[in-house]
Amino acid sequence: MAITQFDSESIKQSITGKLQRYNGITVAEATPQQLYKAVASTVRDQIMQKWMVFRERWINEKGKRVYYLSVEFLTGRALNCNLLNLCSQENYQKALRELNIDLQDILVEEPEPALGNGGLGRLAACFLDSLASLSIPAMGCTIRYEYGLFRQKMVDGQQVELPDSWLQNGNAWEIAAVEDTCQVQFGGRIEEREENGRMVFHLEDAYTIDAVPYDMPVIGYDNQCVNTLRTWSARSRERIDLRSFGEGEYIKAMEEMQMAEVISKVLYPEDKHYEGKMLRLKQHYFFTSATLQNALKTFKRQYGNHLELLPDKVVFHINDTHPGLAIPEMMRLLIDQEGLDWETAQRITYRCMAYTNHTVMAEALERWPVEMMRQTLPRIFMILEELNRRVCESLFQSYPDQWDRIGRMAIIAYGQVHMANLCVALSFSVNGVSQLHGKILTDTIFHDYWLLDRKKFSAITNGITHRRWLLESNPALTSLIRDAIGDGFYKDAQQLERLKPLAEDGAFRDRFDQVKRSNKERLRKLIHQRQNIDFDINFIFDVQAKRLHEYKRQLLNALHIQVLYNRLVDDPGFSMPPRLFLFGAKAAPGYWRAKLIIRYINALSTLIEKHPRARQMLKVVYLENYDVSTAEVLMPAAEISQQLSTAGKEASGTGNMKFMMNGAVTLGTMDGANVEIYEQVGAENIYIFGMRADTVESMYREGIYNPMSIYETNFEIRKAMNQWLDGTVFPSEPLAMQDLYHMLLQGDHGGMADPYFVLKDFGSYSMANRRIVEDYQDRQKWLRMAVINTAMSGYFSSDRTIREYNEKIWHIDPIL
Ligand code: 26W
Repeated sequence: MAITQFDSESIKQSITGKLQRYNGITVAEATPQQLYKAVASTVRDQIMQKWMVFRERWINEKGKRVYYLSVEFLTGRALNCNLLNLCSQENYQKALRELNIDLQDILVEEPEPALGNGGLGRLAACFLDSLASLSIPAMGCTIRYEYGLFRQKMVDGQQVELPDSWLQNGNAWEIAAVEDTCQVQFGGRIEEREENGRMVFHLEDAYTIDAVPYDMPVIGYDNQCVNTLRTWSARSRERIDLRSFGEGEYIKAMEEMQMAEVISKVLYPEDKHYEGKMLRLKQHYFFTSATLQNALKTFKRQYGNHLELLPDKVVFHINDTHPGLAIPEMMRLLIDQEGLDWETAQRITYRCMAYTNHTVMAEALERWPVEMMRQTLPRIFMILEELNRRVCESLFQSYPDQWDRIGRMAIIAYGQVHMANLCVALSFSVNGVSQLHGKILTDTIFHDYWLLDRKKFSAITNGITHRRWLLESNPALTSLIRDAIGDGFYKDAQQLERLKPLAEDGAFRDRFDQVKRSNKERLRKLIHQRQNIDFDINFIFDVQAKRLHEYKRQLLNALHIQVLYNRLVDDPGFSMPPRLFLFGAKAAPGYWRAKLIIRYINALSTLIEKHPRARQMLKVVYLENYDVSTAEVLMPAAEISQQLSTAGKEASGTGNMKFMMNGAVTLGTMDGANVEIYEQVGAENIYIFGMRADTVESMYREGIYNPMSIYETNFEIRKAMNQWLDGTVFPSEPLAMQDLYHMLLQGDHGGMADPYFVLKDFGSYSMANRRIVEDYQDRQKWLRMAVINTAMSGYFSSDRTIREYNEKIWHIDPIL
């Protein structure tokens, strides 16, 4: 029975009723997990009707919809976010209190869907929240991974990966839309036949897999919109293939079933480093094909065969190249299934596809071996070949005889399918995720395409949903801000700017400080409870939280900590304001150098603890299993936000925005969206260090960088690095750090030494750190900066980002 009222009485009734019907127990008997499920399914009941009505309105009003295709959606827990967006937090709190239950105890029972690695997936989740809150019809489409990103455990200072079986106790939010099940085919061979004077292509002996969609609601903030996150699950078709069972091939039939279902088994834990694994290719095609088939079916139900209307009614957003096979798949559907001619199909396809690039790192650019593509997706490969032929033909018109150039721009070249070129050539829009990143795209990897069609390219700076990252995760700050400027910023984050004058108000600053302290205390409790580590909240909370990558330079941070340690140990006269360095980062399981950096950080932590004087001013804590829920407690407690990527390497960064919004001051390079943060807060409210992107670029080009000379001239660096090898850092295994030592000074496998300029930027980083601790001691000055950071963070709401996407790319009328 759907509940239409949101009052606490009906909430209570629903919860008790559910426990009675499904578990046969009373509220008093229920475990927190059972309570969570009863509460979540009560919320779900409440929105079912709204969900249906919004979908119907989209159909009836013949509106346009964006399908946001992404191999990752890192949503985090949904219950609290849903309550917030339904404006029902208070009613639920009250209802539960009357049942003697603390809502906070229930929220933590929700298993966190970790269907993403990092920035790309979290951005997709923030976008869905903003799309719904702006009433823009949208469907997020991805894979229903049975296992999300691994859980990280520290064993003897080293990362160990554990499986994340988030669906073990069921998923209270999803609904199987079995009626939309469709088939996806792999392998086989193509038969060409002439039918009615037209060449047709049949796929024979292919292996067919069922794609079953599970839908989760995405609720807009205080409006009528409920969008959908659709996750596709792979199921074997021949569940009960009587023939093979009859022939006694029971075990073989079961094996095949498993092979089919492996497609949606697990999320690949590498972000950045791309590897041409066949299973990954299958994953990408699987959810892309299912999404497009389904979108086309929905379209035809509304508009019949008027396929020329398709670009007015749907847009497919390709979130990085992973769903790029949407392009040949749409061609396949339009030609093979709908009977359109090639030119018409290509024109329609082009006008439906928009692509966002999220990285320029060469090793992350997706390229598939031609043979793998041909074998796995023979018809798709045929289409890619023809697309490539036509693209190259037209490139030849623009760049006659420039074969090198055409080779770099081709979809297929040197035995590989180049996914970024496919997406650039055949989408109507290509965008980068910060101003700097957009510029680098059109200056470098997409320069040749940009010369041919400049209008196609844009840069739209990323954003974060301020509902999750401020209203939900930082209730104390939210209520302080509400008291000061009213609650207009709930819906319009730009209004946070009205806080700016309050930076000059001493009483306000004190309250701001109190809020920060309470959030530091909340984090202390969490870490104490989870890792049995304790610390003093009077330390400066200095945080670097993001995936572990060489280009993000956790190593720079760690090396600097070791230098501080040496200063404390060597000079009894040296002292500093007590500082806690917090790290949160998972490393890809096969990225052994990243894992070594984790060991190094943990070893530093141990080293410092052993020194009675050093540990009074210095502490290092490695947060285990950094995930969305941890971030929600971490960001509000941070005072310094470390954003250290080598300039030009971090496309945007979004953690930087979350820290800023919660009043942390950035210590960072001029990279990605740090540049825009700098522009928002001004030079006095941020600590910028290091080489600029253009300098980095010329250092690479000229090949003159010699880190050895820095090692030789900088005593502090030399001493720290020597301690890596002399048993100071790793007493039991002095050789462990040899790899990092050589990487920084010699380079490996013919690669350059210190390719991310850790030593080059060290001096400037160290100076910025001196300024930061000096300023921190001027309490009022520091608080002023913190307030300004929150006040100027409204620009980074993903509502602004989504508005820009809609104005520049999608052109969708909201359904209000
Ligand atoms: C195929 C392996 C692979 C997997 C993931 C290659 C590349 C990726 C992503 C594109 C990596 C990623 O998450 N990029 C991040 O995207 C964020 C959202 O735009 C940006 O804020 C980050 O700077 C960028 O690193």
